[in-house]
Amino acid sequence: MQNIGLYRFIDNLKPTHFRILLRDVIITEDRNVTRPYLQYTARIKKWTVWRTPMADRTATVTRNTLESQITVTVNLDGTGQANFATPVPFLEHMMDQIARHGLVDLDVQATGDTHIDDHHTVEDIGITLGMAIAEAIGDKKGLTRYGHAYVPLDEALSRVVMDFSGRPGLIMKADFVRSHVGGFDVDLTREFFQGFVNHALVSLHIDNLRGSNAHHQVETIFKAFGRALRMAATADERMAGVMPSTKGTL
Ligand SMILES: [Mn+2]
Repeated sequence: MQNIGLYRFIDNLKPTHFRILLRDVIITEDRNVTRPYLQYTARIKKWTVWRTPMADRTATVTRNTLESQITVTVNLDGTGQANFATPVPFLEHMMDQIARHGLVDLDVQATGDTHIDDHHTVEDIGITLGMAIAEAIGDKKGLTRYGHAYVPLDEALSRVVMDFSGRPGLIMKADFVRSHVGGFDVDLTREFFQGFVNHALVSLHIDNLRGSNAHHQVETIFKAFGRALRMAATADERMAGVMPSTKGTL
């Protein structure tokens, strides 16, 4: 456990918020794994804020093949900071949406055989992101598990629904009005998410409901994905310490 110091709001806490666990130590009912918890030491009359190691929901995964060399670092409890060095600028613009709207910190370093086309590199970034999120999400105890979002961008509207089910599955319906956005082949949107679900072990339903601009269509999908990820990956305080499945495992 790591002592992360005292919080200003501590003065407002009432003893009735806590239960006695030890003779001189009182700990909150809040077992939310992604949040600090409070500890009162009667002997010195001080509240201390502790964070359990489970609260660290970060991961770094490197995946190197003959087709691509990729390192992804993710922090599920981030602030939306993104840092990219890849040969696919449009994908960077899209992953920026995941970070910003998912409130995850995302660092993606990639090289690949883009002299052929972007296919391997885009798919492999999706795979590596999936691996990193699977590692960062941990044992899923106390997890909201399900997430969904509708996101519009002018005339375009997309819906993304996800479930940290432990099983890979992608259902994607999107009729893009153009084959390319700039130099980006829009078919690779599916390849990215297929790679992601195969390794994040999530069920993912993606629907572009309408749109007449392919850039907007793809962008609403990535933004809705970020929002759905944020909801699904958030801890549910009422489910603290509980596996969100009647199977007892996910
Ligand atoms: Mn855009």
